[in-house]
Amino acid sequence: MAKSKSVVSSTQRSSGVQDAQVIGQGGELHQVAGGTHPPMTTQHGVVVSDDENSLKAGQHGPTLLEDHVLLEKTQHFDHERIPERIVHARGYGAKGYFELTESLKGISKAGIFNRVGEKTPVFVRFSTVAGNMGSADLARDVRGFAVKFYTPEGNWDLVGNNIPVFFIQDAIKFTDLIHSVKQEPDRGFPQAASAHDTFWDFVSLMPESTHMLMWVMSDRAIPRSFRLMEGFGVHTFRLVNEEGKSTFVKFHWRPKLGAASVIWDEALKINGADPDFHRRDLWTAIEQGNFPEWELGLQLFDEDFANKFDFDVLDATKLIPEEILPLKIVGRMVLDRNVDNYFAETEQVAFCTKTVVPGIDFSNDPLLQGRNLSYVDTQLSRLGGPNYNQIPVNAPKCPWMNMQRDGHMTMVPQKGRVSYSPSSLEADSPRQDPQNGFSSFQEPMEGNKLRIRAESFADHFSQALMFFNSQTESEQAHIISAFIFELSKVETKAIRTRMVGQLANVDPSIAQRVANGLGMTGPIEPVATTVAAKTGLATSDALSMQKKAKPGLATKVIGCLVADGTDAAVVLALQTAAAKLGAQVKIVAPKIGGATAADGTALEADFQLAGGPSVLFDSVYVALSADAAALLSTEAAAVAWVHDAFAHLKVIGATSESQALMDAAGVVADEGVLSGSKLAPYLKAAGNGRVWTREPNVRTVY
Ligand code: HDE
Repeated sequence: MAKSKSVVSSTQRSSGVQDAQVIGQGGELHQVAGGTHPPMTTQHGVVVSDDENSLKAGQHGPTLLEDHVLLEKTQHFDHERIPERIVHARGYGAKGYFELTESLKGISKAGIFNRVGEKTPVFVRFSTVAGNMGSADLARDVRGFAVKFYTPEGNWDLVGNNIPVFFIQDAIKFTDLIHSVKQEPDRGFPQAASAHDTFWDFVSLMPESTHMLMWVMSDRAIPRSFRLMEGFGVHTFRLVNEEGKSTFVKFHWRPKLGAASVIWDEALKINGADPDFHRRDLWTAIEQGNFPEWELGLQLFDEDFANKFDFDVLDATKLIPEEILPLKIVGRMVLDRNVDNYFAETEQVAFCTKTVVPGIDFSNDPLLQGRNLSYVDTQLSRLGGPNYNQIPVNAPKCPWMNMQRDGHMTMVPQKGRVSYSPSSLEADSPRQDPQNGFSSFQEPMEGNKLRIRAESFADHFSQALMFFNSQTESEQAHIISAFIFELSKVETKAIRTRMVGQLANVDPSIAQRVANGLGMTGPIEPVATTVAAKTGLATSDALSMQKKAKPGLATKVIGCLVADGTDAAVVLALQTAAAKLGAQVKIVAPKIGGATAADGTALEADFQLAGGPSVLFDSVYVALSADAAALLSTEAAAVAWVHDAFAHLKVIGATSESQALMDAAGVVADEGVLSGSKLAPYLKAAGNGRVWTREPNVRTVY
């Protein structure tokens, strides 16, 4: 076989366009452009001479078993997958730091809460719960918000969610909850969806889930971005000071840019247009230097304060309204680095609620207590053994040493003869340290062993009603619509009826609105309950995303539709003005090669029309010439682009020449349609977010 002179050693690997390599017809490797690369090796460090051809007996002979390069490569590949997480399988991670801004001296002895200004490295993983690893990002679901703090006193994991309450009160019901929401076991579907019989069968029989149902039917369950989510530790934890005194604490993450969500029809379409919408958004923001940032807020209280409530602070289906107990902001978290390798870090990171440091302790929340077992247990099968904490993403960044030895995949050789205690043989073997070591809060305990739910856990409806009443009109309408959507997918009529009966326990008018949307006739029978909803609870503005929304265009994305004949000056002005406000403009054109502007300049495109639907953008601008607008009025993708933006309550800017397409898309003038206007009013309106008042004009509000 003739070898070309340009053949390079196959010990070199390609990286990027500049060093592209091409395989020739004879299996030889040609280097297209130059570059310096380290030699490729096997896992044993032996340099590979040929990574393109397996070892054969003669030109057409069988492949030889002694080809250890082929065998190693294939065997490694065969074992590339590990069991995905049972819940929260779909997730995305990033790195950054936590900086303490206010000391908690006297409240917690944890170093991370005492050294103001210190930056503690963190690893954060956001996730959905129900879907498998390859599911789409915009499922209606609670999002995981798990933070690993690598403190000098050891790791602390705050494994929270983006919703402050949970479905169940006792860990023993978690398996049932998850089995009900995951794919139904006989048929293996639906994927990443709660809209099916088994979920609604279970929750309609579990009145304690009602408060959480209000949250997951709200827009909180379809966030615009991981960056724009609040986070919550959910349970009541304890902080413990030097004297061993404990203070109850609830943890809150507050996004600096405010919280924001998409709307349901948009979520459905984003899942098709870009199933990786959330991970792409996080990755891109960090790559661009738009580092996501959250404040850490604490609700601190003592037993006396806790005892004043009718509900139990150990019940994870309840929250303490901020109006009653305001947040004390003690620090900020910034995510400023993407992972280097998705599998090594995001997939192998192992969080656990029991990973705490001195100064932070558990409460007796029966859900939290159950979690403390589950997380370690699941890592044993997921990561293959007891040494998963030696994987770099899980290992503490402070020294660690103990008497634990051996086991599957031991990576760190702990030195010495002594692997037991007490011992006398080595002067430097590790010893317990009662002064600085972790010691549990000395909570007095007594009582009989009982399988029991405390009576203080019995009110399932009051806070569900408080949450609903705290929402704006359009937020309430979205909750109603979500119940209607989900229950309309439930095939068993009795389940729909029972769920509506449960909602009647929250408020008959909520139940009636859902019943109307389901086309249910006849009186609604509330499901029997022992504790009725308290109707007099004060509402909490802090529970509404719309009431707290922060205006501004920072990190928002504007989609700009162009075509041949577009006025290039309009596009440039939009790009310049948007950039000044921290937003970016993505150009969408009928062809990915771009368009030729009226003055002959080339307009580069970021998206081809069919691949860049308006659901991917926060706001849109239609920058067409009259001819192009007329032409695109018969192009379904263009009509849908504008129509969807309108139906998704987005602010729409347009040149007056674009009117034909606006008409074809059924756009009706309102405060969010700025056709033919100057850019400044358009950008101001876009910064204010969605046009909620438009909703009744574009869909039925039940
Ligand atoms: Fe989890 N949960 N959970 N959970 N959870 C897991 O641990 C579990 C609960 C949460 O990004 C698993 O490593 C039980 C509440 C997050 O890796 C598993 C109970 C909250 C993540 C597990 C709960 C959470 C998990 C699966 C009820 C909000 C993803 C893989 C007693 C406060 C962490 C794993 C990541 C993951 C068990 C309830 C949050 C099976 C038994 C409440 C954010 O161990």
